[in-house]
Amino acid sequence: MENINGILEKFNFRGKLIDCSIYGSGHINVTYLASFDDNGKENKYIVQKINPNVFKNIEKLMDNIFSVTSFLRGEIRKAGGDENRETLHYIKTVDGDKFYISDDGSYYRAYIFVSDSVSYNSTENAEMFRQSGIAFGKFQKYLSAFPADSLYETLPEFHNTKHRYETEFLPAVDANLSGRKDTCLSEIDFVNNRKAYCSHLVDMIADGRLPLRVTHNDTKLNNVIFDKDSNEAICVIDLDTVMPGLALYDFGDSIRFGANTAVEDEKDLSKVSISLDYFKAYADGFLSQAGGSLNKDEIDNLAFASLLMTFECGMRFLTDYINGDTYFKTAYPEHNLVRAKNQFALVADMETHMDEMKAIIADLAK
Ligand code: ADP
Ligand code: GN1
Ligand code: MG
Repeated sequence: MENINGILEKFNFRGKLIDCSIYGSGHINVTYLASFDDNGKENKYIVQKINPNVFKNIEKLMDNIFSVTSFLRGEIRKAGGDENRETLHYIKTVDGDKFYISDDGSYYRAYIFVSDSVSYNSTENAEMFRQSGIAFGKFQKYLSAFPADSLYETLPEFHNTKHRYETEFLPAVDANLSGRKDTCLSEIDFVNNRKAYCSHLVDMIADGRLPLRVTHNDTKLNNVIFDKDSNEAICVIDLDTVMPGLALYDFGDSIRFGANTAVEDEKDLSKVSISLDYFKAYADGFLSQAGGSLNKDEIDNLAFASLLMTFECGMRFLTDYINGDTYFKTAYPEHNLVRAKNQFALVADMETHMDEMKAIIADLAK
């Protein structure tokens, strides 16, 4: 591990360092929680080493984040909210920069740890998930007037499932760089048998039926911070993928993660299923904020998008497994394959319950 104490000195933190350790369970960046003693008051900060394999232009990425968070602060203020708590607050370096580049060329950034907050890796009750729907719905609503053209596209084609299939999955299977192809033939078949799913939303964009909006694009439950006392959602975090996208991506990706009755890397697939109660709770929260601006095609595809985002994520995990684990952080060699199998089990269960999912949405949207 790099000398993190040396990195901490480069930021405008208040107080004397008490502790700094690895924090959270994101799959992309390396996250630390640092605590400082400021004359008896404890100040906590999050410090992140940004993943350079994933993000190619970190200057522009950080420009996006600073402009999005300052816009959000204005909207939160207008709505009478607490702008310091309801959006991320980044800390500049002692030189006034948005990030620090260490001697080995790594990029670091820092922000205030939202006080008295907690995040969850699985949904514990329907109300928790409804709260996360409110948070992501509000995020989209607040950003509806943000100038989308000013955003740099951090990860182009991020949720273009057709692109993921044709340009990433199929070539990975062909190249078989890790030599693992023979260990996942049935999962490869699972994807190929469903390739028709991949073009459904992209075709609707091309036909002008689904509008591009400013969306979060990585709406996992653990990308929302909750108040540890009231259990209300406070703030949406992990803004690296804020880009023009579909409301459907944000909705579907939340369902993929939070309405799964098992965690994303559960090996016992009999535990994996879609919780219709959680699905309904999230939809209720999300639509209470963003519903008014969605068109009929968007509403009609919320259930399908949940299946599609699960399918796409499973395909991405499988692609990474076949490539030899170059993108997602893994804890053991089969981790990406376990995640892919889990996502595909959830896809299969959603296929069985698609009519019920559509009926829930139709009922809420009445
Ligand atoms: P990654 O891109 O790797 O997912 P995140 O930005 O989501 O990184 O951060 C990882 C975890 O750290 C989050 O899931 C959350 O638990 C915690 N975290 C990040 N930022 C904050 C913050 N400002 N306040 C409190 N917790 C945070
Ligand atoms: C990654 O960074 P994190 O852990 O919030 C990934 C998402 C995937 C998710 C799967 C930038 O999210 O797209 O859906 O893992 N983020 C990026 O758990 O690729
Ligand atoms: Mg995250």
